[in-house]
Amino acid sequence: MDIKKDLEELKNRALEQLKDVDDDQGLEKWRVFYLGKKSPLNQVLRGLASLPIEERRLVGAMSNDLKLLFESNVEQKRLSLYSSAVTTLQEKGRLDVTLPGRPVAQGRLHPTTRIVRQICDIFSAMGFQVVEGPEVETDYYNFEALNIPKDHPARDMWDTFWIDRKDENGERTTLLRTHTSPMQIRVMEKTTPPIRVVVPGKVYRYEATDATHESMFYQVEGLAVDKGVTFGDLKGCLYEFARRLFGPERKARFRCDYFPFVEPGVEMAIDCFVCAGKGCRLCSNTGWIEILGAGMVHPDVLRHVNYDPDVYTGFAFGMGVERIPILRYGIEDIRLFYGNDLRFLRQF
Ligand code: YSA
Repeated sequence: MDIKKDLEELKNRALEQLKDVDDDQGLEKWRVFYLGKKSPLNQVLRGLASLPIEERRLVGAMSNDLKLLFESNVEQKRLSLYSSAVTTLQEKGRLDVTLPGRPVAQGRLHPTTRIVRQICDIFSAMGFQVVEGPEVETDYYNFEALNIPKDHPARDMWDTFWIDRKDENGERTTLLRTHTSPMQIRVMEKTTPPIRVVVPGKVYRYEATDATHESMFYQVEGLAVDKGVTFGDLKGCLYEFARRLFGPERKARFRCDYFPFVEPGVEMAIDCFVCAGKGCRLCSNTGWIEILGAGMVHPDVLRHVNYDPDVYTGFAFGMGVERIPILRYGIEDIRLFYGNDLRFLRQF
């Protein structure tokens, strides 16, 4: 059979040429010629379909064996070129294999990334989906749709970086999001309940920075909407989150708070893990540490996205991420997080 003979000749020719290869470039050329896309072996394989079935089987098997043989020969040749290069260098006194190797610099995750991942993992395990949204937002999503119209005094809660873009009435339209809550609207606009999402991301505030305030920091938002979602669900879900993040022995407390996009609104605090509620510097002698704002989604917010508040209810929450490692590790200044001082970052 001709092809069989051809393959035999190809093998002998290739292995004979490989013997003469004496450097890496030569080896690469040989590899591309005999194992590359346009190799004679590949041409044989491409022509297989036109052969009678019996011959096809035989030639196919032979070609595959030959390919494996070529591949193992390339590897052997690579090793032998490498070891003869090492020997040459050693003979010339230019290589000392007894010297210790250079240490490989090891990267690590930023402390914010770590805690964001932990938070998202806990909610994922509870059936929440993780989604992300834009940092450049419109007034509509950041405020209006969240029940905070232009003249609402609650806008003062969020000092805003505006982007110089105005509508036909000269009103500013675009901003850097001041919280992750606009994603509540974006998610509800696109989805029919049931909804369970968490939204991690950066937010921006036009404020003077100090030990507890940054102008850029992270939040994680949460939203659950369905028929029959109750305040009991909110409490159960957030209690479970606190236990998983801070440990089973932690207690949690809810107190009234005000956010225009929820009714009722609450803040959740956990008992101080340094003094276990007795009162210390960390918890400002209150025994409690506030970790998030939350509440039942306001009926007007549901109406904004064309949900009927008589059919659907939901809860939402939002937490400042840096606050958690600050408390956990006793970090004294939030500005350390984004100051890029490696002495700080390498501790985590
Ligand atoms: C409330 C209710 C909901 O149903 C959903 C979300 C929310 C939270 C709301 N969107 C919000 O932003 N509330 S907040 O202004 O009080 O900020 C939430 C958390 O962000 C704070 O508890 C704090 O931990 C953190 N934070 C606020 N300003 C900060 C800051 N962290 C660092 N630097 C700042 N300048």
